Amino acid sequence: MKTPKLTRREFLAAASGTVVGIGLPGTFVKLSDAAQAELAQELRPDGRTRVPPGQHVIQKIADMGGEPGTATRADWRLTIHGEVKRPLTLSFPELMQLEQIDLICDVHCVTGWTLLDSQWRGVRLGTVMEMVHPRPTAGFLIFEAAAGYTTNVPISDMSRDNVILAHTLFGSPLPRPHGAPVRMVNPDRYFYKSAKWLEGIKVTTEDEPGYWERDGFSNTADPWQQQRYSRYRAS
Ligand SMILES: Nc1nc2c(c(=O)[nH]1)N[C@H]1C(S)=C(S)[C@@H](COP(=O)(O)O)O[C@H]1N2
Ligand SMILES: [Mo]
Repeated sequence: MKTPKLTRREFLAAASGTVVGIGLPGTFVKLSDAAQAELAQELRPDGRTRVPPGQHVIQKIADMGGEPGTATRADWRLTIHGEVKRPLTLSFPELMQLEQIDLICDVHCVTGWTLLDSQWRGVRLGTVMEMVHPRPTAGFLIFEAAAGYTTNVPISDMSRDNVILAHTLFGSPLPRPHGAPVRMVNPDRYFYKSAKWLEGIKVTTEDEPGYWERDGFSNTADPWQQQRYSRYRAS
């Protein structure tokens, strides 16, 4: 999953907190070991460590790539379909008419980086899911993104208040590399569960492992349980 390959010199530079280009678009800045150790001791209100085990904190959002969509705010549509009583297609202006949420959260990539205090604005997943009336048979949500990327979560994620459809990042329209016009943000699972360039949400009875999940990454992706690879941990 695009684990950056650092040369030894770059790795040492990264470990001491300098800016390092790693051949990905964007810049990767890792904190010093001392700063990491201090942050790792912070606790969340629920008592879990702020930085999940095996993660290191970076200072700027990494652009992890993926095949972008071409939709603009003008022609973007989100289709919610499958095991629902009222299938729905939303335009961008319709999304903006729903209740807007500002979310400050930490995000955790399975390759090991964590970005603290990322700032998003958007609409709670629960808000759009309540509009479609899932059938009693509904068990899973399959997020459908541009270029065939998919990722899956249990439908119970719709009642997590920190799961949003985001259109704004740090006060500006979401940049294309980060999923414009609209992406998912689901901060309590590894970030591959947060589909960029979102086009659809399919509600299903049976689970459908997504792009990375079929490739051996965890289906459940809990960073505090280090659920990274399904072959290491049944999930
Ligand atoms: N459509 C789509 N969404 C995606 C991906 C992708 O390749 N395509 N990569 C995932 C992974 S592995 C991560 S870590 C995050 C990266 O988001 P960022 O590029 O905004 O940091 O997007 C996730 N969502
Ligand atoms: Mo990732």
